[in-house]
Amino acid sequence: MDYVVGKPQILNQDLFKKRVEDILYTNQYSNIGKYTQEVEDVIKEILHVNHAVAVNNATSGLEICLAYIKTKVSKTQTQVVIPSFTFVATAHAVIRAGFTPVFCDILNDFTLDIDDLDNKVCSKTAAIMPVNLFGNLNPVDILTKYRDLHVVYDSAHAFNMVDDITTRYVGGFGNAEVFSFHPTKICGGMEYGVITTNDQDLADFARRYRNFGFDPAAGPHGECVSIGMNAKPNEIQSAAILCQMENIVDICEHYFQNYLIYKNNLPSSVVFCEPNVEFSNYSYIIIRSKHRDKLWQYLYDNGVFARIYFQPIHKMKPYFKVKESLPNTELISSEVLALPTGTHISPDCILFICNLISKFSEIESSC
Ligand code: T4K
Repeated sequence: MDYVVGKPQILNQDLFKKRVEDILYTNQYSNIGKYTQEVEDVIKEILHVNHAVAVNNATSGLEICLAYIKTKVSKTQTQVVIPSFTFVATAHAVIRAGFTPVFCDILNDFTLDIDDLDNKVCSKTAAIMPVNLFGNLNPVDILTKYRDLHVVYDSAHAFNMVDDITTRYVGGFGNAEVFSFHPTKICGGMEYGVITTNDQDLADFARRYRNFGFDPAAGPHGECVSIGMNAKPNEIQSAAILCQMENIVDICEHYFQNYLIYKNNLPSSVVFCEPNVEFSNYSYIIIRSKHRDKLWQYLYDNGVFARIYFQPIHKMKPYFKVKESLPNTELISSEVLALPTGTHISPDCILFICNLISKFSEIESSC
């Protein structure tokens, strides 16, 4: 199928191949070589943040940040508040770091519902993990309101975005933020994640934790000073991300143009979910429809593989024992559909998809 959500495309493949040849020639395949260091430097510069720590994927990045928080809270602070409407990796990271997820409801822009957050935060809360989903941002109010709590942002979808109120790049908020560069993400490569933070202590911890707990400053034989994991990216992954970073302006412009064509051509029978900030990355095109499942099937039968992002986590097998009432989460997840976008999607593809959705709406209204 050509019309899919998130087909990856590394731009400037000639340069990428040259870098792969260089990696083969130098035999530095992993363990934070020059391409990984270069990615970290470039991301620090793009996002205006003090530290960037590259990891093998965002799930590991979230786990590492929460493992750090674990060292800073009391034994009775066992809970992390997250939305249920997110990719399941968000909740898995909470469990893997030794916390219990507490699910919070969301608003129509997919951000945390502050009223419900007030109900969920208690003396057991160690941290809040808002998810900046689909190119929308959670309000910075969370940081002022809960200034005694740790806040780690799952910014897997939020690379190269600016907060309207502070006009600061996403990447420097809370204790840390974690970005995904999975192949299906904006500027994606071959599995990748980056932790960004202005906290030196957290950055040092993350550098050790991604490398089995070895202290990078301990000399050629290293010294294992804590528990850790192997979350290092390899050099080929880093070379791919470097190529994407060098093309970031073109990539983001392509996503923006796709968004405009959808916005101008989708029928009013579906709700077009506009980003809640001026400088979004437009990395996802999200619509809502009361007839979502039928619409998905109609698109699929016509060669378009839209995605149902996301199923609510509190209804999933590993989590469904958690009895939560999250009415808006449940409503939204029954209506939401992600349409194809990305650098592989042309204006003609989008017009074709919009026409299909219009036709579907006509068929539905005549029934
Ligand atoms: N937090 C949030 C909010 C997230 O959305 C995610 C990941 C994370 C945390 C964790 O980030 P990472 O640890 O992954 O860095 C995808 C991704 O696996 C996942 O990264 C992503 N979110 C999630 C939303 O979507 P699938 O199952 O939808 O992907 P898949 O394999 O069906 O691919 C989508 C389409 O792209 C397919 O139609 C085929 C095409 N494709 C995909 C890949 C991987 C290709 O053409 N080539 C490829 O290499 O999960």
